Amino acid sequence: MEEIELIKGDITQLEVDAIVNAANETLLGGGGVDGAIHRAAGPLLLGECRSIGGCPTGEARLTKGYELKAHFVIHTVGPIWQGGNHKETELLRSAYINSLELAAIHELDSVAFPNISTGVYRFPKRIAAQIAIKTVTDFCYRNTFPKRVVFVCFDEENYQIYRELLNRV
Ligand code: AR6
Repeated sequence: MEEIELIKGDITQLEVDAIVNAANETLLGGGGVDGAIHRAAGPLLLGECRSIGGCPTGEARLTKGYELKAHFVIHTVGPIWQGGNHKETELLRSAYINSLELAAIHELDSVAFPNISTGVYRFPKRIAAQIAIKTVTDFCYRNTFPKRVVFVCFDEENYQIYRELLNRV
């Protein structure tokens, strides 16, 4: 692994090869980071998403980035938190792994992740951050691509959790 970075801010503004979208199974847009990405990418993104025809929870799909600075968007669907006994941790891990696999297959150097599932889908932030950091660290150790992963925290609580956990890695 070359680099793991942490920033606080808006993922739509990043100049990386791909930004990851915390989408829903329809891939037809929504609120939160999904809404922000579709607004910044422009309407052609929705057209390409429509042609994909959806994405099951835990999987990921690649599209172009259109008007974004990022060349690609990796759309993944995190689980809705339902108390913890509905495979939520495995599904969140899968969402990260399948996103990273797409980056590896397409030989993308840099990928930025939002805090998948920790907004509308109510996944507890600390557990989600632990899964995200462990999954990304393990994957990058074993693979050539991506070379650089950026965790993008939008809210202060997630940012503080990531800062603390990354200081221990
Ligand atoms: N840049 C980076 N992170 C952001 C941004 C942004 N511009 N805006 C919000 N976040 P959420 P989910 C953070 O709700 O929980 C959508 O409607 C936010 O602070 O966007 O996976 C989809 O269509 C939070 O930490 O995604 C789905 O229906 C994180 O992004 C559903 O929400 C994730 O919050 C998915 O829910």
